[in-house]
Amino acid sequence: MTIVITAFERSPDGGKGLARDTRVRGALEEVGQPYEVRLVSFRAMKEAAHLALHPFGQIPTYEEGDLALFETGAIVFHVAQHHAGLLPEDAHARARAITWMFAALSTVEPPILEFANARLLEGDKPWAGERLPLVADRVRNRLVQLAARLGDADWLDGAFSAGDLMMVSVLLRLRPSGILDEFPRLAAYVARGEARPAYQRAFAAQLAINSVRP
Ligand code: GTB
Repeated sequence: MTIVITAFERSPDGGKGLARDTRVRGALEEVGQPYEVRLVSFRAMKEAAHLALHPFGQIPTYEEGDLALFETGAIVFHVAQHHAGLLPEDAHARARAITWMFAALSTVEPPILEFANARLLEGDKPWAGERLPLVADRVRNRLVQLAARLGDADWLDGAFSAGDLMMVSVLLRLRPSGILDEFPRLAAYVARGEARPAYQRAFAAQLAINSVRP
């Protein structure tokens, strides 16, 4: 059955991996599943046809036969559950890898998004100068904890898993700020994630779509 995902017709970052379809593309590449991409404009994302797939009018979505999913956590989990390569066979190791997916989305991503929004959307507010350092420190607190747990391991819990895929994707959002470079172990962890052939293919496919338009 053909898998179809949605992505930005024109990604704000020019297709440099920051939009969330990258993590879905990465998961599909990791497990060797071909997929098609339907591009949507910002206007089309808020229209009825897309809202039927995604109640919040966002990308990415995932369609496979009569199954339609939204939320990258659910999509990557679905892909990882149905195809070998992103979750360990051992039940406990599998549960821990899933825990890291949740940790990425529920514990690490929220302060990073708050920080990104503070920089990009609130930078011109009169209170931005006072708020931004507070928000940045909340991110740093999480990164200190994450770096301590990672230690000098390559991945969070044994072999690369959907937990790492999600965590790398979440951390990537920090790169433009420079904060990631304050944590060399995490910067190296993200670089390892980016160096994976599956990630490279996902990135190239997203960039190609955005490069063909002026
Ligand atoms: N929790 C959802 C998930 O994980 O699937 C979040 C989905 C989401 O935020 N989608 C964004 C979206 O559709 C695109 S990825 N936004 C449009 C809208 O809400 O109207 C967020 C994103 C977009 C672009 C950049 N960038 O260019 O730097 C970074 C992140």
